Amino acid sequence: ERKQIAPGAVHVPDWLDAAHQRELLRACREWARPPAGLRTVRTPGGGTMTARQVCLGWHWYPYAYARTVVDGDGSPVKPFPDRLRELGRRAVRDALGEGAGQERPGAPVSPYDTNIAEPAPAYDIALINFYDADARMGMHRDSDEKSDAPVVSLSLGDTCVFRFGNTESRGRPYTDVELRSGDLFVFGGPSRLAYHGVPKVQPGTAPPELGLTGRLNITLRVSGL
Ligand code: MD5
Ligand code: FE
Repeated sequence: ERKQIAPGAVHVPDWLDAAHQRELLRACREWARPPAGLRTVRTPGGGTMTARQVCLGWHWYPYAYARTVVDGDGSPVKPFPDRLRELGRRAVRDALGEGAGQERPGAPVSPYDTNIAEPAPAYDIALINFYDADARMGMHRDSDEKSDAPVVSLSLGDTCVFRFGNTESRGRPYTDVELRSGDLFVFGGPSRLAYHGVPKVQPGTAPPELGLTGRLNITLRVSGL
C-alpha cells in the first residue's frame, strides 16, 4: 500500500516485516556503540536535541557534514554499509516507482549515448535518531545535503506523530501522519525541503516481539559531497 501525502512524499506502511525490523534494530544497536556511537546533539544556540543520534558515512553536526565526530569523541565516522545503499535504492523504487531516482533531473545526458541520463548518486549517509517517550523533534528543514535526492525514512518501535508541513514556514498548513514500526516514508521532489517534525511519540506502542522501548528512525540520504 502506498499513500501519497504530498507531491513526492509517499508513505508505505508496513514496508519492513517483523524479521527485517529485528535485523535492522540489531544493526542499529551495534552502530550505537562507541567509538563514534550514540551522542547527544547540541545546537549552536546552547540547546540540546532530545532525540539522540548515530551517523554512518558522514557525520552530521548542526548544520554541516564532516568525516569525524567533531562534536563528540573525535573518532572517524563509521562506514556507510553496502546493504543500506541497496535498501535506499529499493525504498525509492517501491515508494516512487520503477526508474524513479535513477536519473538526476536536469543532469546533462551522457555525451556517449544521447538518450541515457547520468545515474543518480548513491545513498551514502545514514542518520539514526533514538527517541525515548519524552523525545521530540521540532519543525525544521533538511537542507545540509548538496543533493536533491529523496530522503528515505524508516521507523522502528513506538508509533509517533510525524508532522509534514509546507516549504514556507514552520506553521500551518501541515498534515499529521502516524508512523509505525516497519513503515517507510520517502520525501523527494517538491517535498524534499518541506518543514517537518515529530511532535509526539506514543509510549508502549512498539510491537512487543521487537524488544524496543521508544522509537528509532533511520534516514538514508545522498550527501552530494
Ligand atoms: C524522524 N527525522 O522521524 C525524522 C524522519 C531528521 C528527521 O526529520 O532530520 O533526522 S525524516 C523526515 C524528513 C526528511 C526530509 C524531508 C522531509 C521529512 N519532509 O519533506 O517532510 O526522526
Ligand atoms: Fe528532518
